[in-house]
Amino acid sequence: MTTFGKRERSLAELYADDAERADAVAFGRRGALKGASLAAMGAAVGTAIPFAGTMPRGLIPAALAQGAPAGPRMLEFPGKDPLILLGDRPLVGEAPETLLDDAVTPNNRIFIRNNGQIPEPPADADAWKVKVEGEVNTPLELSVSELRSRFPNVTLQLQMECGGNGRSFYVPETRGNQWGNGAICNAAWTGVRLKDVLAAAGLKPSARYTGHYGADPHLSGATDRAAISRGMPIAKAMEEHTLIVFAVNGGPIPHINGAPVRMIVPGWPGSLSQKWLTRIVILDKPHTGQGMGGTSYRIPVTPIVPGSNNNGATFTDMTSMPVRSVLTNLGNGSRLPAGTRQVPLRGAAWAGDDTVSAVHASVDFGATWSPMRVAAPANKFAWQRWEGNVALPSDGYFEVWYRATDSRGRMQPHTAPNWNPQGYGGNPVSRAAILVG
Ligand SMILES: Nc1nc2c(c(=O)[nH]1)N[C@H]1C(S)=C(S)[C@@H](COP(=O)(O)O)O[C@H]1N2
Ligand SMILES: [Mo]
Repeated sequence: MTTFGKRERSLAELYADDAERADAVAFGRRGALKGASLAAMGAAVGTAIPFAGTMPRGLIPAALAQGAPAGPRMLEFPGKDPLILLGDRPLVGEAPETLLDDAVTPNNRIFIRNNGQIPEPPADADAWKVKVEGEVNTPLELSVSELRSRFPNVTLQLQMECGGNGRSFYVPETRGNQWGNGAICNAAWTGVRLKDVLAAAGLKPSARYTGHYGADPHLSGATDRAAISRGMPIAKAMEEHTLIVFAVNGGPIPHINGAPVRMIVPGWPGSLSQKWLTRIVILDKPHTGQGMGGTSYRIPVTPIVPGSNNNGATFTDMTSMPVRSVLTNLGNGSRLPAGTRQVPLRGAAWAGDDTVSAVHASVDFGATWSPMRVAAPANKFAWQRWEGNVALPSDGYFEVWYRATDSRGRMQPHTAPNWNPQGYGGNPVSRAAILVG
């Protein structure tokens, strides 16, 4: 069967090279896997596909989606478990979903998203100063020890998620780091409420927006440009879960994650959570720093043609992040022993400013869905853990699809929605291939 052997290799390769063409070859005009196509697809994924009848065209099989058989490049960074390397200049790495299996994300599993260079660690962390100025009655300059001693200290589990999380799911591909679902962490952050600090400074009636600055140099080294400098409406700054933090998981913040002091603005794009924080400016109009305006952290109000050019002038700033889930006990491509019929699943789900009301899983390409048990969040803006199990009819190739629903009834959609040039808000149903036997 040399032709079959040839075809099997070519289909897997073709998916890596040109997924659309591969799909057309496999599914043909009728849109179902049959005969030689089914055999070729089975060979490409390595085994029989019991639910081939409901396998949709137009979706790259999860087993083939990561392209190179060697898998992604990993980042070995001191103090971190192996993260998936998305870029080294600036340094960007995401957590594989299986590293997100802890209810509270430990320091060694917090993802890394830098926009500029990594600043030098300070000689004396407690002496590091943060300025609060602009539309305030009393501009402040507070050291980390003053922040700690002058205001009530709070510890909260808070999600911190990059605005671009899920970007790799956009078709056509968008510019920027090609995140899977791993630009998320749910650590226990300790610090002070931004609103308490702003109350001490005294907001003027003209105080409507914030602008944030950090110590990291611009990637180019230019001293007149910020690596990133974003801001938000004053209402989000006054939200009682918006913090200035100086500790995580009971100890110092890892330097790469913004020590000695950073912001945590939970539920909104992570870019607001300024690391190596030096200054918060209160403004009477929206901030115009690096990462504001145009297509940066902005999404279309009315959908645009996928792949089209758009300067973002009519877009709106991203606020609450959309509902998303991760599967943390089984990685994509896991092999399970022959005869496995019950598969326990567990993971986490979150929904920006909202909560998660349900998580469902499917092993038959979405034809039927089983409800999972979803725990309450530890506090507002903490992610929610979920668990359950799914039943398999036989050995073979399956895809576990998992999908969360938020408290407003919105589900993860089947494809990344509302295409935009920089790929924000891509939260399609998540998928992990498993091979049984
Ligand atoms: N000073 C500074 N703050 C920053 C960034 C940065 O590059 N510099 N990146 C932002 C972005 S885009 C994200 S998603 C989060 C990532 O935080 P982490 O690296 O601790 O995971 O930090 C935000 N704060
Ligand atoms: Mo980000």
